[in-house]
Amino acid sequence: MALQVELIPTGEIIRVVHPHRPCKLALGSDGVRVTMESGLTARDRVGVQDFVLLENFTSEAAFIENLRRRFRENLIYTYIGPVLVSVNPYRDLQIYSRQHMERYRGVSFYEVPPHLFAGLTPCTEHLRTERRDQAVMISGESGAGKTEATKRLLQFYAETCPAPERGGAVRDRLLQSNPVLEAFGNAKTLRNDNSSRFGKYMDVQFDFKGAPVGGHILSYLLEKSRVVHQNHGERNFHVFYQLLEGGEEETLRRLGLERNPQSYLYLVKGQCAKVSSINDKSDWKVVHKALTVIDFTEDEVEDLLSIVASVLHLGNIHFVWWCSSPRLTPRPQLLSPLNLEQAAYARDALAKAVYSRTFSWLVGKINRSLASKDSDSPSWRSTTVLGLLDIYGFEVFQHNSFEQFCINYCNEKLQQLFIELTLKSEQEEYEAEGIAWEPVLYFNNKVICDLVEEKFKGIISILDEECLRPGEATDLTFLEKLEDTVKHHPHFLTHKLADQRTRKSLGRGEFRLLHYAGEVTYSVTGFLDKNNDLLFRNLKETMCSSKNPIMSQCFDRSELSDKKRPETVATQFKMSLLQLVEILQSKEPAYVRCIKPNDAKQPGRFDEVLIRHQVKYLGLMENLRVRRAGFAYRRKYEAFLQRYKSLCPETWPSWTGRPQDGVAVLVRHLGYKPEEYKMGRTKIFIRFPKTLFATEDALELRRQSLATKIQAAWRGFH
Ligand code: AD9
Ligand code: MG
Repeated sequence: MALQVELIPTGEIIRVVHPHRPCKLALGSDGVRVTMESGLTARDRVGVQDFVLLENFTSEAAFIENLRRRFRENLIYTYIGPVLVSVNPYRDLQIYSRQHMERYRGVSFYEVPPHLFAGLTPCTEHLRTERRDQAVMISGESGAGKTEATKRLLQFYAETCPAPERGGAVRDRLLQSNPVLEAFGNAKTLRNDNSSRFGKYMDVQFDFKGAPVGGHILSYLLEKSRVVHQNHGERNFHVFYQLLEGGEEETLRRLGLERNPQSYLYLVKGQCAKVSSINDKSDWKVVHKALTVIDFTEDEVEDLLSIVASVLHLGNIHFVWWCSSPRLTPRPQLLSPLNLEQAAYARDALAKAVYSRTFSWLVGKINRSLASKDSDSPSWRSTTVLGLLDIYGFEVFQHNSFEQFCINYCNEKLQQLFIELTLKSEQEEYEAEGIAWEPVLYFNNKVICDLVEEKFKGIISILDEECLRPGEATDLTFLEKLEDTVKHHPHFLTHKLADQRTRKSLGRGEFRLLHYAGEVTYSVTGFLDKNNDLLFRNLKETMCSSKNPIMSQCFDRSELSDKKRPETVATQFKMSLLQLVEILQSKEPAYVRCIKPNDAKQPGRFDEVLIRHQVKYLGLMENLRVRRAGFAYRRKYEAFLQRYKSLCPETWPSWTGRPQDGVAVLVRHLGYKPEEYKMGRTKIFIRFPKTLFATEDALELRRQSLATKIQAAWRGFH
């Protein structure tokens, strides 16, 4: 067995780490002692490191208790087979150091305690040895730790990979793209001080040696409504505050900006410009420096900052009298009057369009900087790809709107993919090993995905149809049409369709979806507007003639002459998700399921109700059931023999025949009953955890007796 030995700083205790039984070897003056930490077995104290080893694997309470034990011991990672479950510790556990990276690099993930790096090491191993593209899907609710996990993984890959022959800068660019995207795409919300308000899928390309040579980012649906409005206790995107706090005097003067965020209406709505956990000034330094790493010239930085400033200025425009907007008529052009509300609406639409298009431009710019410069070289041709998906988690607020509808639809799609892929890979493994597959009952959420995305009958189609009737359709006619079309769907409800009991909790302008993760009630107010996402033509024309080079790329004149109606926001999102699912399906998947332990963002607090809810909607019990469909544990013959061979005189100290035959001899010697295990082509499958634990205990006993012998020998030696 590969024992991990580490010297604890006192210099006298050596900690021996193995997957199931942490114990100590103490080198005292009286000899060597092997002790279990405290009187408890490791399993009692720290739980099992893989949920498949839970005796009562169908019990949610046992699942939560295992999480709790581990969390109490600062063990934030636990497996469900190959899936890594992570609980946000809200404190720096010092577990991502260079030393940790070295420890987990290239180690097979069952040999070491669960860790973000260990669980995902097979990715890089796969990349190098099997040349299969991989995708790490990181999911969980807002504040659960997705973005932190993505960043730590990227750092891990960047720091442990071999140095590339050329273009070493790619590594820096990959890392530096993060602070820039976070400045423009993240914001303080009630849930998370650094909440990602866009979805991100990043591909990192490796050459044949495993060195990063390029990258590409796909971004999904930035929450642009935040530019003009923030809820109480929330902020606009970080970059605004960073520029005001950290920008040089001269820069602010040139941009006509005042340092105080209170001067800008777009920054005062949430009434929390200052956040204790955020240092905008130092963050700005990091972002500014990062921009140069990702190939921004001084002029481009200046152009970008003028856009940020212009959005703030735009927000301060007040209207005191009628404004007008040209009507879409042949010449001579007619002007329609706009009232104050309409004028403010047009101003906000422009601010949102300017900001969100700039964000897309920024992603494009980063992609150009990350693109492999050696596209003709042999190293490019032999690249393999590692994808990292960090996308917004399932969201339920008091008030849920179009944004939550899109985000939750996205989570439905990813959950469907997750269930499909985990089931598929289980089945494939059984087939490959020649073991009969025992079907598992599970909830397939395809029915909800269909409800949202089906052609003609799905919610998005109906919404788009209403968007085609300007002047006639309203949010409420959309709701009525929905009621008519999907009234019998078991996952859909409105006030009209509800019975007496549920009607009370549903407003007249609302519909409720029974998502796989729970019920969410959506208010239809603003659905049509947000889906249409229209900008007055004269505003578009103005932007097309902007002298700012970034703006003129964001607003292209061809858009003005294009007679074709642009795709609606929901349809664009749907298409981009379908494309994402295709990308993910084409890769070897790895999963990190993140859990948020409490809403107060505090270390050490384990809020059981909150956690139980997440365990449910992340589908973890379902996942465990699939994994435990037949067998709790499986292991390659070589690894199994290596670990337990000392328990059988015929296999100890070495077995010279086929590992499979060695394992057969070993388990016969251990008294395994036929119903307890199956021998596959390359692996042994063990049905119950208790069989494995009995074997582990036997191993432990043997170690103890060995230690006693060493102790006696030591005494004799002195
Ligand atoms: V959102 O859907 O973008 O709103 P995330 O991305 O899931 O959300 P994030 O990674 O931003 O959450 O984590 C929230 C905060 O928790 C971080 O800012 C850290 O302060 C804290 N955190 C998360 N993971 C860890 C960790 N592994 N170790 C220590 C962590 N702190
Ligand atoms: Mg995030």
